[in-house]
Amino acid sequence: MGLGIGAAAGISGLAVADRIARRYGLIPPDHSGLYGPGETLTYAAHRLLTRHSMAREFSWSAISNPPFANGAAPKDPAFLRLQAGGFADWRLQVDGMAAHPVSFSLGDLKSLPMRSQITQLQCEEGWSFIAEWIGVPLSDVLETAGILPQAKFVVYQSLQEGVWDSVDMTDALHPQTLVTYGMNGGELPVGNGGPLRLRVPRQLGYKSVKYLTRLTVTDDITKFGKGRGSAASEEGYAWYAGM
Ligand SMILES: Nc1nc2c(c(=O)[nH]1)N[C@H]1C(S)=C(S)[C@@H](COP(=O)(O)O)O[C@H]1N2
Ligand SMILES: [Mo]
Repeated sequence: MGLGIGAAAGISGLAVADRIARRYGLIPPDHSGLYGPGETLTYAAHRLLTRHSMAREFSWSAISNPPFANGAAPKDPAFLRLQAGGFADWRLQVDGMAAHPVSFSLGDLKSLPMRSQITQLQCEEGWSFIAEWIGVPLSDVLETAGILPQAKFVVYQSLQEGVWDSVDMTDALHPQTLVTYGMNGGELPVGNGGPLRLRVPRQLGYKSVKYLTRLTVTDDITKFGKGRGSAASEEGYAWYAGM
């Protein structure tokens, strides 16, 4: 196969990559448009070569101090109300292709097996920071909801209006993908997405959506928004932001 790709690359590499991507079902939701062929090439290559790779993990001494917070906490009345109540009423709803759709409180999530990792959050703008992220693997949350084998994507939404994204099942079930409620030994600060955030450490920072409220399991990503897989990709960012 390698020889075939190499020989054809000079003539029409993107077309060949596209054919291989199609054969393996590795077409990202933002495959159309000017950058579409490049997006398909990147996504298909990563999924064929590095499906099981791990994001680099660091030691405690590498943790950035203080942790970088890109944004201030949301000012939406709904968020402020939940915050005033100590986030006791925060819910993570899990629906879509799940045998038992569920709604988790933070307490429910904290009763599932806890995992932590020290990884770097890398913004597309160039800055980054390293933190310990504490939470429950997204795969455990999905398993509790009984996701169906036809599942292809997990769509996730923020309490912040219009902020949503999605990952394929490779990243959804990856052991480092965490539904995160803690940071650096304590609670997750609201500036960094507290009380709940999805941490996707193998991709750029914008895939790690803050103020997580809903997970929807689907086999048809075109039904969400404009069908390009995320709010960010509707604005021209890559849906697949693997590093
Ligand atoms: N809900 C929400 N999540 C978000 C964002 C945002 O504006 N709103 N910004 C993203 C971007 S572009 C980056 S780089 C990281 C920044 O993480 P930090 O605020 O913890 O520094 O959060 C991501 N998640
Ligand atoms: Mo970012």
